[in-house]
Amino acid sequence: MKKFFTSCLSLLLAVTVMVGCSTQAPKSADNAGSTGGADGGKKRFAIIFKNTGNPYGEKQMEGFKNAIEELGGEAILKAPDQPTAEAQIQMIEELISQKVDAIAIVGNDPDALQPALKKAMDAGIKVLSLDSAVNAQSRMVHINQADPERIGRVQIQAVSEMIGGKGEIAVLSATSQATNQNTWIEWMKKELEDPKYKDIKLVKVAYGDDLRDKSVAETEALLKSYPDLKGIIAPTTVGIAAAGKVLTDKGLKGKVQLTGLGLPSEMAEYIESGVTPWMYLWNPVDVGYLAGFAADALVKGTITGKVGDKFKAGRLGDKEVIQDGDGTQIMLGDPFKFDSSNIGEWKKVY
Ligand code: RAM
Repeated sequence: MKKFFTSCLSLLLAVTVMVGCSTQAPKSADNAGSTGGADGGKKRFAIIFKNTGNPYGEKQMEGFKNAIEELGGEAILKAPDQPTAEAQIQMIEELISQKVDAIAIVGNDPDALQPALKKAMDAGIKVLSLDSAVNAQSRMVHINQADPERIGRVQIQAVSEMIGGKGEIAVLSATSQATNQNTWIEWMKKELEDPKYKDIKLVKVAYGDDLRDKSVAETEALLKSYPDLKGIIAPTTVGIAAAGKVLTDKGLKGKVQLTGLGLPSEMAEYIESGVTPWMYLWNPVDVGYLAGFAADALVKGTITGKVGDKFKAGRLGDKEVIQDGDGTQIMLGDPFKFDSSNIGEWKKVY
């Protein structure tokens, strides 16, 4: 935790400098500043996020770009309009034709991208996932933001405390295929099996698809279908911000508690107002930055993605590849808790 905090503080400085230089994260589907061709022999590293219009994704891509530029490479930042596997497959095919050196993917589906990503690896392109994993056969390594078990369990512990251990709760997730949210929800369900939560009932998992309007509509539908709802967990930065707005507009502060995973910059007003007593996240810039350094290490051959591989990840220091089910991963750190005591500082950082 201390290490995470220190790295975040150093980021405050870095972000201040970047904002001063008016670094802009991409807003459209394909505006990475890529020339689509080799730039003076520079290695080309692509990142594909879930979809456009998500400030969290923009921060992650910004971190990736920072790492690649620090390493002297060229970053290609991409995200489809809609969070679908099909749209990502098309982008992977394009990147294979462009003969990029590496593809870092935030998967919209754990399995559907496998043929395209295998084709990329067969063509000599180094493939890794970050944030939302693709299956072990589709990647060389995964960059994990934090331990999924801890992320999942802590959400239930939080909402239980907020509602006094009793009542109906619902989850407002991203897409139904998102590996990261689905893994966290599995851990939430495991945590709920503890008899101490016997008076809490999970009534529904709704999907806002990481689209603002759909997340608003799904929150409204939850409130309508479950008039006794006591708490909402939104393990998505898009979902939690949308739910925060709905609960605020409907004057439901204190009646329906909201927690989950949110961007401090977007959630500060709801934490300050008490709609969300507290929530969690990690540093999305760091997730992207770590993926950039891991991609470079794969391209240079410093690592191959096997357990025990070690490399230096710039300002994040030494990192090691560890086991992750039948695949491997590199872990960033711990989830961090944001509440009224620290949100004022963090909202300026990311
Ligand atoms: C959304 C995305 C992302 C997830 C965060 C918490 O921005 O779904 O993948 O990691 O929420």
